[in-house]
Amino acid sequence: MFRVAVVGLVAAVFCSIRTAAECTYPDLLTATARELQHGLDAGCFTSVDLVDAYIRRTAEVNSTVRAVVELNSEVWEIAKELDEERRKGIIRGPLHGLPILIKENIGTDDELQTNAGSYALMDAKPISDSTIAARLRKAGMIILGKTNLSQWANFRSTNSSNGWSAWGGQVIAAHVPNQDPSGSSSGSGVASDLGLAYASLGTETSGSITSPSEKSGLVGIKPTVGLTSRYLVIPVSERQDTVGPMARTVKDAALVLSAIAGQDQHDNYTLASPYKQHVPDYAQYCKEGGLKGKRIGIPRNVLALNNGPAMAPYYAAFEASIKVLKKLGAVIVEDTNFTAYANFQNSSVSETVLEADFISDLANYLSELKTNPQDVHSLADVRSFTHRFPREKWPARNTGTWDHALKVGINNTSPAFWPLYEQNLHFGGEGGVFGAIERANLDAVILPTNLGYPVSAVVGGPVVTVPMGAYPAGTHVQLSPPWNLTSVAPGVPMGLAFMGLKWSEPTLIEMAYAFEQKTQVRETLHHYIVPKAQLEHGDGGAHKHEKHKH
Ligand SMILES: *[C@@H]1O[C@H](CO)[C@@H](O)[C@H](O)[C@H]1NC(C)=O
Ligand SMILES: *[C@@H]1O[C@H](CO)[C@@H](O)[C@H](O)[C@H]1NC(C)=O
Ligand SMILES: *[C@@H]1O[C@H](CO)[C@@H](O)[C@H](O)[C@H]1NC(C)=O
Ligand SMILES: *[C@@H]1O[C@H](CO)[C@@H](O)[C@H](O)[C@H]1NC(C)=O
Ligand SMILES: *[C@@H]1O[C@H](CO)[C@@H](O)[C@H](O)[C@H]1NC(C)=O
Ligand SMILES: *[C@@H]1O[C@H](CO)[C@@H](O)[C@H](O)[C@H]1NC(C)=O
Ligand SMILES: *[C@@H]1O[C@H](CO)[C@@H](O)[C@H](O)[C@H]1NC(C)=O
Ligand SMILES: CC(=O)N[C@H]1CO[C@H](CO)[C@@H](O)[C@@H]1O
Repeated sequence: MFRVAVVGLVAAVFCSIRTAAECTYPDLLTATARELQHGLDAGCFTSVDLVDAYIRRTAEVNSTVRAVVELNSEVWEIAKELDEERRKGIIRGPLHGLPILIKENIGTDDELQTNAGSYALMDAKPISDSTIAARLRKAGMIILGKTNLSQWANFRSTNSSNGWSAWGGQVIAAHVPNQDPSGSSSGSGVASDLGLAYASLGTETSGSITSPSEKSGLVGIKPTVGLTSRYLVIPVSERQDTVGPMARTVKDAALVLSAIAGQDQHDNYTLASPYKQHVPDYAQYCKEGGLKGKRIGIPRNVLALNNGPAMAPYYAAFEASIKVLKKLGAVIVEDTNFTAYANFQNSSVSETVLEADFISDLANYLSELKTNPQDVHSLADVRSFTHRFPREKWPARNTGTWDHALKVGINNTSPAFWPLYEQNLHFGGEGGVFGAIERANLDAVILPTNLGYPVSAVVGGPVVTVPMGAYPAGTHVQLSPPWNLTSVAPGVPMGLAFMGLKWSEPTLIEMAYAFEQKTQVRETLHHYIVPKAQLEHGDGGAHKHEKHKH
């Protein structure tokens, strides 16, 4: 439409309108919101083009990684409307027109399934969008589709595999062949890692954002329980569930967190949030010097109690990270031990608390469904459906977690529940992460991600994980039983977890950002599979995509 300007003055007048030749097309494997918005604003490409590119990328790799279970056929219409708004100068915010993939258990009022990967909830529709999905749409994000997960957010079986669901099959991560993606937000991890969308959402009860983020070399923010609404998200535990972003940079994760955080009358845990109408702009904490003067504790007893020969490369990367933190001005405080950790490690209380919550919270979720085709109303119903429906692969994948929950028979209204819950609060609080922080007046404690998240989980504390390295050449390969996915091998990413007090996300983000900017670990990670499709040069008109509409 605009000819290449040959006269300097003309170029200056039209400086905000780029010709195709002047456009840069960000690599979708690394693209940030800033880069994408730059190209969208300049008219180099549209949200329709982005949707098209991400879908072509998914088609290339999905038969291997099975990260995406479903795409929304309405995305073309949605993207077109957001492009139209942009043309009129209406920009809803920094995420306007960016495609995102969300974990399958986050409810949407569209054609997409919300079934936790189980046939028991096939076509069981929530009464509306979850609050989280509604907030994404309000921010101008395009919900491209949904990601596969460990079925029931890893709350069914004691001998299944991370990232397997009856409906979606087995997710495989992208750094070494047959890689265990961890879970339960397995597909969200792999999708964000491979640039199948701008970013993704996961949910965490204990480790389900942080651990798959670690294994896919991502930044994962597990928000304080109550910062993000769980309304119409298939639950495990009201005390521990939280929804958060999984992205390739700290800043991109922070942008998504600001879009989804906030109080919700439908989830009264969010009413404890200190933010009333005004959620922080978390991205503003991505600034230089974020580690200067920060007091960071090392709970050495956690490292000691998990030590073994196989941990050597993991611990070496952690020690190297501590050196970086010091160099960036952090004050490292040694031996800020979790005093109840040994007891926590050998206790089954935290599992019993989750089981009790699940019995109650699942029944509550089922009671609110708009449609319930399999007529399941309780954990007992879901269990018996699973036992009789062959595609649920029972008993090869057992229902051990449910069997135990029903045998113990405690739900969260039982008198027996409260002493157990109090014990849990001690493990994570005074005897865990909160006690360590308060006693030594810290900003955060750090641990290798896989060791850190369980203690924060039981008290609903926030965790931010950032890539800290990858297992080096020569690492002894470990397979996870009984399905033998590769859990440890040279090239598998490792993460560093920053853990704080409730609502301390701003401080955690500051520190994680400073660490990320200094180390740039993601640039050193290798994939064995990468989609090649990209934005096509000369994009910028939606016309050639008419064929995709349904
Ligand atoms: C891959 O993604 C598509 C969505 O385009 C989905 O329909 C399909 O079932 C997914 N899984 C596999 C294994 O291809
Ligand atoms: C939160 O809401 C539930 C129902 O959704 C109700 O049973 C519970 O009492 C409420 N708790 C508080 C602290 O308001
Ligand atoms: C913390 O744990 C480490 C490792 O087990 C131990 O050496 C140290 O003495 C402990 N410090 C305190 C203050 O308990
Ligand atoms: C758990 O560990 C603590 C501290 O080491 C010990 O006192 C307790 O007996 C252990 N409990 C079980 C069930 O092993
Ligand atoms: C919870 O347990 C009580 C008995 O303690 C029972 O009356 C109630 O139906 C149970 N609720 C659920 C959802 O199972
Ligand atoms: C899983 O456990 C069940 C018994 O609970 C067993 O029948 C099944 O063989 C186990 N699966 C695998 C792969 O070991
Ligand atoms: C996993 O490996 C073990 C040991 O080699 C083998 O016995 C088992 O059958 C394998 N499991 C699967 C599901 O292939
Ligand atoms: C919905 C979905 O993604 N289904 C896939 C489940 O996994 C099998 C292979 O294991 C695929 O064939 C399906 O397409």
